[in-house]
Amino acid sequence: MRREDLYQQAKESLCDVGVERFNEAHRELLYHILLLQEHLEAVLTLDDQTLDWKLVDQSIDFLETYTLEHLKAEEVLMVASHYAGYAEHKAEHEKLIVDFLEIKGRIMASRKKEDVSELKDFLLGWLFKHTSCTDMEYKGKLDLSLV
Ligand code: FEA
Repeated sequence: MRREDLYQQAKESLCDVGVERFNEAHRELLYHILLLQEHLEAVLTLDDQTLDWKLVDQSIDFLETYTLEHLKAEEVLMVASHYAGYAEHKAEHEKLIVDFLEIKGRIMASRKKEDVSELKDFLLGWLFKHTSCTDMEYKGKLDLSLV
């Protein structure tokens, strides 16, 4: 299935967390995880040495930067809204960052397609689980006048 079709289908499964800016960020993250998957699939027949690591690295860098910005934006709004679940939610974000950086470090050090595949699966799983459970808990509890 083409990335665009896959994206259109998968984005329907993302939950509405009640803050349009965050819904947009979740869709953007999904799109870029699928892009990473595409870069990976395009070079699946190549060996680890001939794989175009530049494209993969760009994709990972974008995901890292965008994810960090998104998590920070949620945290800022949770604090400003005096959201009771802030500490727990932030701890989940911090765990994601640690796990993300651990897999990224492995990719940089060993340049193995399997690690990129693991990162893609990890981020996809995390995005759907976190947005449908933890992010949904703040729905209706944040001060939208501050967005
Ligand atoms: Fe609490 Fe939003 O974070 N979703 N992501 N990633």
